[in-house]
Formats: sequence, structure tokens, C-alpha cells
Amino acid sequence: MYTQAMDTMGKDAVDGEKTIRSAEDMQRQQRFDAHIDAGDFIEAKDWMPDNYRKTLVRQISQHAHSEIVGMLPEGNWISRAPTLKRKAILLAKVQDEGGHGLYLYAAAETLGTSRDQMFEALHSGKAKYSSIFNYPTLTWADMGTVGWLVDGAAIMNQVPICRCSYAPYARAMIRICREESFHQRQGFEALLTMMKQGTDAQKAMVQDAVNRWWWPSIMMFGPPDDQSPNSAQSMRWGIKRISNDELRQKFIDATVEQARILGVTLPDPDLKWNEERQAHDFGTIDWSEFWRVVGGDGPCNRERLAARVKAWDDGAWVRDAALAHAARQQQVALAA
Ligand code: BYC
Repeated sequence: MYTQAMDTMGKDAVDGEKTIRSAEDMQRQQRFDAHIDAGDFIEAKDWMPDNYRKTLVRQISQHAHSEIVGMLPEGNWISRAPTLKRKAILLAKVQDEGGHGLYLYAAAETLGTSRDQMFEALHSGKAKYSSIFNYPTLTWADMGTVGWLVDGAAIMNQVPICRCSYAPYARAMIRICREESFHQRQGFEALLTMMKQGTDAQKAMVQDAVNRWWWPSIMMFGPPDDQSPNSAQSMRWGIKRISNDELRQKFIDATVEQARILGVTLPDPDLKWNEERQAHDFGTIDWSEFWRVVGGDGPCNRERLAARVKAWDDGAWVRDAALAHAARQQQVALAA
């Protein structure tokens, strides 16, 4: 029930192209390939291969679920934010994440999948969402750290998706990235305040949060390229523009300097500049932890899914009322 181990909505998408059945199909396929090769965008009304569609539904729906589940660890702190200003910022951020989920569900719907199908996949435990949201937010410093590292990793991963070949996804990502950029900065600023003006206990709280979030954040980019079954085809289709490992490296390189400004230590003794590579070397990532969390056995997988299912069940009366109201409005319009 709680596993993220598969997403039936498009799992077979990665196994190659659908068999081409007719000369007309072949022409469409050639036109599609030519568009992709030219770097053109594909719109919802355009013909596309089944597996391209399924891969997009898989990725976009997982992305939407991540935004919605991602509201939970932060929502936990709205009532406990230390000042009114921090509460207002956090509230706005969590609302933004809800909005991102909606843009993304809407983008996935353009591919012919209903929102109910996507929710059903999430609630039944079939669909994946980002591993990062299965970790607990234990202190207020976690809020700043999630903004700085988690939103920072999200932006690094998502900016290239603004150039994804599927136009409705790319358009949604442009707005999302602008907002994520604000989220990352507010997280960094919250930590900077604690590190520069805080007590020793507050500084220790920040360091502890960074120690706990660093490795899960660099796992967010997904498995290493040579163990990423979807990458080659998604890169060929222009869905992914930059590989998991390249993005992870860019994130690490950008974050080291920010950590220095904050005055925190990143918890990796092997992290050091490599002059030859012009990049940072870093320690071994515990991929068994990543796969355990993705497989449903992280610290908070059960709690997160139970919270989503409860929210869905508790909201049933709102959906029923909205449908009843819409039906009545339609009756009134017909009678007029
Ligand atoms: N967690 O072949 P790969 C946010 C799965 S929202 C869980 O490399 P792909 C934010 C992957 O799905 C963050 N599962 O896959 C929100 C695949 O399994 P399936 C979410 C992961 O798709 C609120 C298998 O591992 N961002 O940042 O080529 C507040 C093999 O991987 C993860 C997005 O969703 C993971 N971390 O590449 C703050 C961005 N990584 O599906 C922040 C859009 C991999 O074959 N998505 N898996 O069963 C992507 O860019 C790509 O889907 C990924 C994975 C880079 C994540």
C-alpha cells in the first residue's frame, strides 16, 4: 500500500517505441522525430508516440504529486513559525506548492489522463513522488534548510524542464521556477538570520538540519546516469535536457559557496575542489537508502500517504457540494 515502487500509469513507457502500424503512422512518426530533432515544441493537439505520452504522464504526474506531498512537511510548521513575518512567508510558500501541483496536474490532463486517475495512483501507493518528502522536519531550522537545499535542488532540476519538448509542461515550469527561486532565497535568508544573529543553540540547530538534509537533497536528482533506466529515451525526446549526475554536480558546486557564506559545514569529509575537473569531488551516496525510501520504507512514507488520503476523504463533501452547485447552475441556465 505504501510503496512508491511502481507507477502503473506509463510504466511500460520506457520499453521502446510502439509498433508502427501503417504508412500514415510512419509519416506521423517521422514528422514527430523531425520536430524533436529541430528542438521544436510538441503541443497537446499534435500527434505523438504512445510511449512519449506515457513517459510524460509518468513524469508530470509524479512531479505534481511531489508538489502536493511536499506541502506536508512544511505545513507542519505554519502554526509554530517563530514570528508573524515567518508565518506569512511559510503560508505563502505552501500555497505556492499547492498551485504548482495544480498547474502540473492540468498539464498532465492535456495528455488524456484524468485527475481522478492520478489521485487514485497516488492514494493507492502506486505512484511515486519525490523521495525527499519522506524525511521529517524536526525543528524550525528545517524550514530554512528545506528552502535552501530542497528548493535549490528543485530549481536546478526544473530550469532545464522549461525547455522540455512538451509545451504545456514547459510553460507550467516557467512560472514554477520563478516561484521556486523565491522559495530558495527565503530559505537561505532564514538560515542566514539564524547563523549571523542567532544564539549558539540556534546555530547548532541550523548545522543539525543541514547534516540531516544534505544527502537526501543530493539524492533528489535520481539514480546515477548508468542506473537510470529512463534517461536515455527521455533525453532523446527532449523531455530531459541535462542528466541526473550533471545536475547533481552543478547543484553541489553551487551550494558549496553558499554554505561558506552561511558558515555551515556540509556533512561530507570527501567534498573538495578538483582543479582538473573544475568541479567538486564528493563522497559516496548511499543508494540503498534512496531505493529504500523510494520503495516505501523511508522515515515518513506511511505518514505522508495517510495524510494525503485523509485530506482527500475529508474533502469529499466539498467536491460533492461543488458538483451539486455546478449542476444546479446548469439547470438554472437551461431553464432561463
Ligand atoms: N524520488 O530513470 P530515472 C519539488 C525514480 S518537487 C522518487 O532517472 P527519470 C518541491 C524515477 O521516477 C520535486 N523517485 O527516472 C516541491 C524512476 O522510477 P519509474 C520533484 C525517484 O524520470 C515542493 C526511477 O527512480 N521534481 O522539488 O528519468 C516543495 C529511475 O529514475 C527519484 C520532479 O519531479 C526521487 N528523487 O528521472 C519544494 C521533477 N528519482 O518512474 C520542492 C521532474 C528518480 O520508472 N522529474 N526516481 O518507476 C524529473 O526531473 C525526473 O523524473 C527525475 C527522475 C530526475 C526525478
